[in-house]
Amino acid sequence: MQPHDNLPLSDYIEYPEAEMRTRAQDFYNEIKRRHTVREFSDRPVPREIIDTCLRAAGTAPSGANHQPWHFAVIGSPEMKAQVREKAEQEERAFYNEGRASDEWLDALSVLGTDAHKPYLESAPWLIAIFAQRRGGVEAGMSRKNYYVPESVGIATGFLIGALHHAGLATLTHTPKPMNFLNEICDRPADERPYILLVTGYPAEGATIPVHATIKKPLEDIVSYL
Ligand code: IYR
Repeated sequence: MQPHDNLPLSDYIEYPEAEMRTRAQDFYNEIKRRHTVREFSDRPVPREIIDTCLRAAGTAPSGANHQPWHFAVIGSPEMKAQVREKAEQEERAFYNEGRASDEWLDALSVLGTDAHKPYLESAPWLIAIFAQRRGGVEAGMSRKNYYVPESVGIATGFLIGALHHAGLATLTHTPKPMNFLNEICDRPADERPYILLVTGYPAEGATIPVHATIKKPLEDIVSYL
Protein backbone atom coordinates (compact mmCIF):
# COMPACT_ATOMS: atom_id res chain seq x y z
CA MET A 1 0.00 0.00 0.00
CA GLN A 2 1.28 3.50 -0.89
CA PRO A 3 1.20 6.28 1.72
CA HIS A 4 -1.78 8.15 0.24
CA ASP A 5 -3.78 5.18 -0.99
CA ASN A 6 -7.47 5.18 -0.27
CA LEU A 7 -10.10 2.48 -0.14
CA PRO A 8 -13.79 2.72 -0.87
CA LEU A 9 -15.95 3.27 2.23
CA SER A 10 -17.43 -0.15 1.76
CA ASP A 11 -18.89 -0.89 5.20
CA TYR A 12 -20.85 2.34 5.67
CA ILE A 13 -24.58 1.71 6.05
CA GLU A 14 -27.15 4.42 5.33
CA TYR A 15 -30.55 3.96 6.96
CA PRO A 16 -33.84 5.44 5.85
CA GLU A 17 -34.64 8.50 7.97
CA ALA A 18 -37.38 6.74 9.96
CA GLU A 19 -34.95 3.99 10.84
CA MET A 20 -32.29 6.52 11.79
CA ARG A 21 -34.73 8.02 14.26
CA THR A 22 -35.47 4.69 15.90
CA ARG A 23 -31.80 3.72 15.90
CA ALA A 24 -30.80 7.01 17.54
CA GLN A 25 -33.54 6.58 20.13
CA ASP A 26 -32.67 2.91 20.72
CA PHE A 27 -29.03 3.77 21.32
CA TYR A 28 -29.94 6.54 23.73
CA ASN A 29 -32.27 4.16 25.57
CA GLU A 30 -29.49 1.63 25.86
CA ILE A 31 -26.68 3.95 26.90
CA LYS A 32 -28.78 5.76 29.48
CA ARG A 33 -29.11 2.47 31.33
CA ARG A 34 -25.35 2.47 31.92
CA HIS A 35 -24.51 3.40 35.46
CA THR A 36 -21.26 3.37 37.31
CA VAL A 37 -21.47 0.49 39.76
CA ARG A 38 -19.37 0.09 42.90
CA GLU A 39 -20.62 -3.32 44.00
CA PHE A 40 -19.46 -6.17 41.80
CA SER A 41 -20.25 -9.87 41.82
CA ASP A 42 -17.33 -12.30 41.69
CA ARG A 43 -19.06 -14.28 38.92
CA PRO A 44 -16.53 -14.98 36.21
CA VAL A 45 -16.81 -13.36 32.78
CA PRO A 46 -15.19 -15.17 29.84
CA ARG A 47 -12.04 -13.54 28.59
CA GLU A 48 -13.25 -13.75 24.96
CA ILE A 49 -16.02 -11.27 25.75
CA ILE A 50 -13.48 -8.81 27.17
CA ASP A 51 -11.29 -9.38 24.10
CA THR A 52 -14.14 -8.49 21.75
CA CYS A 53 -14.93 -5.33 23.72
CA LEU A 54 -11.23 -4.42 23.59
CA ARG A 55 -11.25 -4.94 19.82
CA ALA A 56 -14.12 -2.45 19.67
CA ALA A 57 -12.10 0.01 21.79
CA GLY A 58 -9.16 -0.46 19.44
CA THR A 59 -11.20 0.87 16.51
CA ALA A 60 -11.41 4.33 18.11
CA PRO A 61 -10.08 7.30 16.16
CA SER A 62 -6.70 8.58 17.36
CA GLY A 63 -4.06 11.18 16.54
CA ALA A 64 -2.33 10.13 13.29
CA ASN A 65 -3.97 6.73 13.88
CA HIS A 66 -1.13 5.90 16.28
CA GLN A 67 -3.58 4.18 18.66
CA PRO A 68 -1.66 5.41 21.71
CA TRP A 69 -3.21 3.03 24.21
CA HIS A 70 -2.45 -0.16 26.04
CA PHE A 71 -4.99 -2.22 27.95
CA ALA A 72 -3.49 -4.33 30.74
CA VAL A 73 -6.20 -6.78 31.76
CA ILE A 74 -5.84 -8.08 35.28
CA GLY A 75 -7.72 -11.24 36.18
CA SER A 76 -5.54 -13.12 38.65
CA PRO A 77 -6.62 -12.92 42.29
CA GLU A 78 -3.02 -12.21 43.35
CA MET A 79 -2.63 -9.23 41.07
CA LYS A 80 -6.06 -7.89 41.92
CA ALA A 81 -5.13 -8.07 45.62
CA GLN A 82 -1.93 -6.14 44.87
CA VAL A 83 -3.86 -3.47 42.98
CA ARG A 84 -6.38 -3.20 45.79
CA GLU A 85 -3.68 -2.83 48.42
CA LYS A 86 -1.85 -0.08 46.52
CA ALA A 87 -5.02 1.72 45.47
CA GLU A 88 -6.45 1.71 48.99
CA GLN A 89 -3.16 3.06 50.30
CA GLU A 90 -3.46 6.05 47.94
CA GLU A 91 -7.16 6.43 48.68
CA ARG A 92 -6.52 6.53 52.43
CA ALA A 93 -4.10 9.41 51.85
CA PHE A 94 -6.74 11.03 49.66
CA TYR A 95 -9.78 10.62 51.89
CA ASN A 96 -8.32 10.48 55.39
CA GLU A 97 -4.90 12.08 55.41
CA GLY A 98 -5.49 15.45 53.81
CA ARG A 99 -4.49 14.83 50.22
CA ALA A 100 -7.92 15.84 48.90
CA SER A 101 -9.12 19.40 49.41
CA ASP A 102 -12.27 20.00 51.46
CA GLU A 103 -13.93 21.21 48.30
CA TRP A 104 -13.13 17.93 46.53
CA LEU A 105 -14.32 15.81 49.45
CA ASP A 106 -17.49 17.87 49.60
CA ALA A 107 -18.12 17.24 45.89
CA LEU A 108 -17.73 13.50 46.49
CA SER A 109 -19.84 13.32 49.64
CA VAL A 110 -22.99 12.84 47.50
CA LEU A 111 -21.49 9.65 46.05
CA GLY A 112 -20.71 8.06 49.40
CA THR A 113 -17.28 6.85 48.26
CA ASP A 114 -14.42 6.19 50.65
CA ALA A 115 -11.00 4.54 50.73
CA HIS A 116 -12.46 1.04 50.89
CA LYS A 117 -12.31 -0.59 47.44
CA PRO A 118 -13.41 -4.24 47.76
CA TYR A 119 -14.52 -4.33 44.12
CA LEU A 120 -10.87 -4.27 43.09
CA GLU A 121 -10.78 -7.89 44.28
CA SER A 122 -14.33 -9.07 43.70
CA ALA A 123 -14.78 -7.95 40.08
CA PRO A 124 -13.46 -10.54 37.61
CA TRP A 125 -11.52 -8.07 35.47
CA LEU A 126 -9.60 -4.85 36.09
CA ILE A 127 -8.56 -3.14 32.87
CA ALA A 128 -5.66 -0.76 33.45
CA ILE A 129 -5.66 1.65 30.53
CA PHE A 130 -2.33 3.27 29.68
CA ALA A 131 -1.68 6.29 27.47
CA GLN A 132 1.46 6.09 25.35
CA ARG A 133 3.53 9.21 24.73
CA ARG A 134 5.41 7.49 21.95
CA GLY A 135 4.42 4.75 19.52
CA GLY A 136 3.13 4.58 15.97
CA VAL A 137 0.68 2.81 13.74
CA GLU A 138 2.41 -0.50 14.36
CA ALA A 139 3.57 -2.07 17.61
CA GLY A 140 7.21 -1.42 18.39
CA MET A 141 7.36 2.00 16.71
CA SER A 142 8.64 4.92 18.75
CA ARG A 143 7.37 8.06 17.04
CA LYS A 144 5.78 10.93 18.89
CA ASN A 145 2.07 10.43 19.56
CA TYR A 146 -0.47 13.23 19.18
CA TYR A 147 -3.70 14.10 20.98
CA VAL A 148 -2.97 11.31 23.42
CA PRO A 149 -5.50 12.09 26.19
CA GLU A 150 -8.20 12.76 23.59
CA SER A 151 -7.47 9.50 21.79
CA VAL A 152 -7.30 7.37 24.92
CA GLY A 153 -10.45 9.04 26.25
CA ILE A 154 -12.35 8.16 23.09
CA ALA A 155 -11.09 4.55 23.15
CA THR A 156 -12.08 4.30 26.81
CA GLY A 157 -15.53 5.59 25.90
CA PHE A 158 -15.83 2.96 23.18
CA LEU A 159 -14.75 0.29 25.69
CA ILE A 160 -17.26 1.38 28.32
CA GLY A 161 -19.97 1.39 25.66
CA ALA A 162 -18.95 -2.04 24.36
CA LEU A 163 -18.88 -3.59 27.84
CA HIS A 164 -22.28 -2.11 28.65
CA HIS A 165 -23.68 -3.34 25.34
CA ALA A 166 -22.41 -6.83 26.18
CA GLY A 167 -24.26 -6.68 29.50
CA LEU A 168 -21.42 -5.86 31.87
CA ALA A 169 -21.20 -3.16 34.52
CA THR A 170 -18.27 -0.77 34.65
CA LEU A 171 -16.58 1.58 37.07
CA THR A 172 -14.01 4.17 36.04
CA HIS A 173 -11.65 4.13 38.98
CA THR A 174 -8.85 6.68 39.27
CA PRO A 175 -6.78 6.32 42.40
CA LYS A 176 -4.43 9.27 42.51
CA PRO A 177 -1.56 8.89 41.87
CA MET A 178 -1.73 5.50 40.17
CA ASN A 179 1.81 5.02 38.89
CA PHE A 180 1.87 1.83 40.97
CA LEU A 181 0.00 0.35 37.99
CA ASN A 182 3.12 0.67 35.82
CA GLU A 183 4.98 -1.58 38.19
CA ILE A 184 2.21 -4.12 38.72
CA CYS A 185 1.39 -4.29 34.99
CA ASP A 186 5.05 -4.13 33.94
CA ARG A 187 4.50 -1.13 31.68
CA PRO A 188 7.28 1.30 30.68
CA ALA A 189 7.70 4.61 32.52
CA ASP A 190 6.68 6.66 29.45
CA GLU A 191 3.19 5.17 29.59
CA ARG A 192 0.77 7.06 31.81
CA PRO A 193 -1.90 5.11 33.67
CA TYR A 194 -5.11 6.73 32.48
CA ILE A 195 -8.02 4.91 34.10
CA LEU A 196 -8.50 1.66 35.92
CA LEU A 197 -11.71 0.26 34.45
CA VAL A 198 -13.42 -2.27 36.69
CA THR A 199 -15.84 -4.62 34.95
CA GLY A 200 -18.01 -7.63 35.65
CA TYR A 201 -21.55 -8.39 36.74
CA PRO A 202 -23.07 -6.04 39.29
CA ALA A 203 -23.51 -7.62 42.72
CA GLU A 204 -27.03 -8.72 43.53
CA GLY A 205 -28.81 -5.76 45.06
CA ALA A 206 -26.20 -3.29 43.77
CA THR A 207 -27.25 0.34 44.13
CA ILE A 208 -26.34 3.58 42.44
CA PRO A 209 -26.11 7.01 44.07
CA VAL A 210 -29.11 9.25 43.35
CA HIS A 211 -26.61 12.02 42.59
CA ALA A 212 -25.27 10.03 39.64
CA THR A 213 -28.72 9.84 38.04
CA ILE A 214 -29.01 13.62 37.65
CA LYS A 215 -28.24 14.28 34.00
CA LYS A 216 -28.32 17.77 32.53
CA PRO A 217 -31.14 18.28 30.03
CA LEU A 218 -30.29 18.95 26.41
CA GLU A 219 -30.83 22.70 26.70
CA ASP A 220 -28.12 22.85 29.39
CA ILE A 221 -25.50 20.98 27.38
CA VAL A 222 -26.21 21.95 23.78
CA SER A 223 -26.42 25.10 21.70
CA TYR A 224 -27.41 25.09 18.04
CA LEU A 225 -25.93 28.13 16.34
N1 IYR B 1 -10.38 8.18 43.34
C1 IYR B 1 -11.27 8.28 44.47
C2 IYR B 1 -11.96 9.59 44.54
C3 IYR B 1 -12.97 9.91 43.51
C4 IYR B 1 -12.80 11.03 42.74
C5 IYR B 1 -13.77 11.40 41.85
I1 IYR B 1 -13.54 13.15 40.85
C6 IYR B 1 -14.92 10.63 41.68
O1 IYR B 1 -15.90 11.00 40.77
C7 IYR B 1 -15.11 9.50 42.46
C8 IYR B 1 -14.12 9.13 43.36
C9 IYR B 1 -12.19 7.07 44.54
O2 IYR B 1 -12.24 6.29 43.61
O3 IYR B 1 -12.86 6.90 45.55
